[in-house]
Amino acid sequence: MQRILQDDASALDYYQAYFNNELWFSLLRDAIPWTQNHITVFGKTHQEPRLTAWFGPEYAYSSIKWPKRPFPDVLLEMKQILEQELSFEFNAVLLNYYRNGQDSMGWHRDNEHNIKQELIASVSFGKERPFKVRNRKTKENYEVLLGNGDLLVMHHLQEAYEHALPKSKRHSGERINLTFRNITSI
Ligand SMILES: O=C(O)CCC(=O)C(=O)O
Repeated sequence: MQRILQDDASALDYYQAYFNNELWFSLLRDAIPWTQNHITVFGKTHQEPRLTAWFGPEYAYSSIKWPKRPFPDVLLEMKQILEQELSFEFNAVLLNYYRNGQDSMGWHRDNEHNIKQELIASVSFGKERPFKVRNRKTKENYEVLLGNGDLLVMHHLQEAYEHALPKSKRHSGERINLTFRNITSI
């Protein structure tokens, strides 16, 4: 494990190739019911530049509402492995499927009040893609190249930092990311 950043309140840990099974990417791509949501920002509605899926309690953020949906077997095993490793319980996961380098996620925080901030675990499969983190005040920034099976653990990161997965010409391969969270129902 490598600690990428640490300050008084926050930490970011990186575990390279934590899940070393090559099959996860195609398994998830083919088994998950992906959808492309519409999102409304400043009164304008557009399609999100990626496909997504949600498992967990009913949940809402921005203009998106996810109904309650139980974890499929394929994700229960991964959840249990992470819970043991991190001594933390998860009850929800958001999946993002980036079909190419034009699919992306803008700067944001996973800071909805009902997400427990102690720990959010992010797992990546498929092709490598740079993940960016920056301090909201100092603008100090960090880049982690996330590859197949890598695990990133965010501890109390959302208050002072924001993160993004920018578009990339160089890293244009397919990629799936899962963020496991513990949320209280809305
Ligand atoms: O795809 C990634 O690595 C980022 C995902 C992310 O930022 C999120 O789900 O909040």
